[in-house]
Amino acid sequence: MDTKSKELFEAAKRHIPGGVNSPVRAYGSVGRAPRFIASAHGSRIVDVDGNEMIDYVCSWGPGILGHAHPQVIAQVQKACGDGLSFGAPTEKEVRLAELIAELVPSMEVSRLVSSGTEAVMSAIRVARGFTKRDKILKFKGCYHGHSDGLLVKAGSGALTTSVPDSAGVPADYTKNTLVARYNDRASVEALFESNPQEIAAVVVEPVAANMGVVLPAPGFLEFLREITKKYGALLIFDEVITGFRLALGGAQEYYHVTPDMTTLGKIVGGGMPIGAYGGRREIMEMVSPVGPVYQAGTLSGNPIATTAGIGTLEILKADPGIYRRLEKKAGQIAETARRAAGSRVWVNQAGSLISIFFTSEKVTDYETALSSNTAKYARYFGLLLDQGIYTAPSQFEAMFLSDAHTQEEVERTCQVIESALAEVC
Ligand code: KE4
Repeated sequence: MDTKSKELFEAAKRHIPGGVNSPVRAYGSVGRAPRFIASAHGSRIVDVDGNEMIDYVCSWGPGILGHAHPQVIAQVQKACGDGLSFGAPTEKEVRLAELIAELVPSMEVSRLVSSGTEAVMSAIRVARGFTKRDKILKFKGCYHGHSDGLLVKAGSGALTTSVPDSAGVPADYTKNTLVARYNDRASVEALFESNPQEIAAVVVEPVAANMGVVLPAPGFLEFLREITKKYGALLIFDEVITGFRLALGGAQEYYHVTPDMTTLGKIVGGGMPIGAYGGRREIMEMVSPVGPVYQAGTLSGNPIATTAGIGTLEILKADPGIYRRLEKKAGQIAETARRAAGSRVWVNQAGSLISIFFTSEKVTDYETALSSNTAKYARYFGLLLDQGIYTAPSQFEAMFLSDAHTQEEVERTCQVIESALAEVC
């Protein structure tokens, strides 16, 4: 029953584009009215009609501890009593920058912003300023937020709404964006050979999660590290999703490949609006007020958001066993899907990120991800939703787990997935 959600959706459409503040939330590709959420605690999310569901969206990643972790909530509530925003430096920003540098050593110096989009946009500007080059190389199907120069073959929402490039982006803004094929070394080599001294940076999701989850082929990240060094370009790991998720030190720890710059979002704010970008001092001292690259933000380093981020990272730091627990639970779900549907699905899992593609092809890039039968995914999504399993309303997103998901909930989820795949495949 979703009466109140439907009523709210109609009301929302009167004053909000598509009734949502981010496109994927509209359930556009799964043919259902979106559920409006009233609350969430731990692994559970409750919609406005009182339906309680097991949540595998986790706010698209921030919810790695589960929703409304009591310790973080208490810290945030206390911080609110001291004021919401000052527009001045605070001790918490120092603490969060220290934590980031400790957990992600390649981010010796970092700047806080308010979203992943802002983090990537700023990192690219710094890379251009540092190298004095204009071109950026990205990968088809990877999504790095909605800044103009990156909305070329974006993944995530743009993939789902089947609009590969966004309207409103002048051709001039994307002429410096080169697009290669994920996991295809030759496509990267060709672009570097034809633009030998012009590429400022390669920006990559070290595990792609916006065309669904697509893992780096063995050696691919190492290859990107070498070719960027060879041509004097910077390597930017967009770890907005993988940061603090694949490992405490993110994908760069998980795969032992160190980028020149990293962007963060989601978990770094513990669910509050924070993005961050950073790298070694010589690069980051390009940033105003030290250097000539301008970047600013009224709410950057906000005291409430930094409280949530610090609280979340300190819990993760104190309990690194969480990553083994997350990987085990995700592995159970992945194995269930493989066992239930055999070659009729392709399942990718990286740590606690999972995607079940409705294709018999091995999904290793944008093209093979697109081979998925999205009508089957929509039916699968609806069957899970009707059984109280809340997963991504798009084939081209990831399923996320949290430390709050219990073994019983994972087993129940596996049962529901098994019967849904039996019906759909
Ligand atoms: P935000 O501006 O949405 O905080 O972050 C942009 C971004 C940057 N880089 C990566 C790798 C990302 O995945 C994202 C945003 N992720 C999507 C989910 N795939 C956010 C969900 C949404 O757009 O509503």
